Amino acid sequence: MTKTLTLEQVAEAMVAPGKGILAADESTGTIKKRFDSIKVESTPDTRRDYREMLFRSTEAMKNHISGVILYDETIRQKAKDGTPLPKIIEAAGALPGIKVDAGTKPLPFCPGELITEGLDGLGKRIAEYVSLGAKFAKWRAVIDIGKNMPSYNCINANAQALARYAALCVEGGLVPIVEPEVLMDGDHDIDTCEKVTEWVLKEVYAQLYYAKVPLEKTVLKPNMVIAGKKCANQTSWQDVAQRTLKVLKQCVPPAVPGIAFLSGGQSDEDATAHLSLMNQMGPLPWRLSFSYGRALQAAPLKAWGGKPENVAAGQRAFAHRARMNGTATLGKWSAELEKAA
Ligand code: 5MM
Repeated sequence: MTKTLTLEQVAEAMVAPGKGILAADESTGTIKKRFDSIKVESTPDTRRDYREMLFRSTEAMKNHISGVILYDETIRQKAKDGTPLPKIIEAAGALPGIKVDAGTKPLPFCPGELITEGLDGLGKRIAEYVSLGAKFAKWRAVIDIGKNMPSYNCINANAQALARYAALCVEGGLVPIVEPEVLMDGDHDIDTCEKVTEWVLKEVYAQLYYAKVPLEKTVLKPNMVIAGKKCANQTSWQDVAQRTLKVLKQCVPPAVPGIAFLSGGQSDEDATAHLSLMNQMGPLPWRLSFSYGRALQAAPLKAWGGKPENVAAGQRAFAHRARMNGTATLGKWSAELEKAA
């Protein structure tokens, strides 16, 4: 079914009503941290087993997952029975995607700030990923808030890299997920997050324009507008939803088919509640969905705990979070629904 889709159709399928994206593209270092938290050794086999458990969660995958972002190792891996992992994703009716950035490095003369690398040779890598079955790609830029941060240099350099990546993807046959993440790790208030997020998104869309990227073939993956985790003044679900929509309406052209949020360290329930509330605040010019890593995986990771006998429990936990977030894309999630389940 996916073979004949145009890039516009792929982008629309990624944000189809009731569905969203599973971000399972943790690099080797990040997945090790996740496995450390459940005291499981991170090896190619344990990583494969964990991800196979998720991709074979039939209920979640068929009904609520539109696509899966994979890491380079995973797109090349085979399940225990020899089936390539991307084929399992496709068999469930979802689209395989690939993280193509090469991670972050310190940005010279900007203490504490990061630049995402990976543009060199990207065109060639895109061609290989297309041959491995990828339909879309992801590149994450990281913007931190702190003393004298972010700098214009950091925002501009990262936005330019995102635009060059996006142009190469469209040229090479992949839908680019454009992910400029303003981190929620600090003690900044929600006003600061709002101002920085607006600045970042304005710059990203200016650079996408200069790079001539057709927005109809892209998906945006932004942070929500939210106070830093260490800020004493945490605001309501309503406030986060309203402010996020306000900024998105200022910055994201309606030509963009969909916005799939990252969860950024929010609790599972907060990430779902915010998405649902925003979808109740329509009509909106783009579809609003999810591309969650932690907010989809924390529960199944814990339920699995690295034990084969817990695979069914891990899949149930994943199906639950996928269903809650799928419901949120329709604006129909409620705390009661969460409890009832
Ligand atoms: C799943 O984590 C992704 C990969 O992170 P690293 O490259 O640091 O290993 C990450 O890019 C993720 O796709 C996004 O941050 C969204 O995940 P969250 O957990 O914020 O929803």
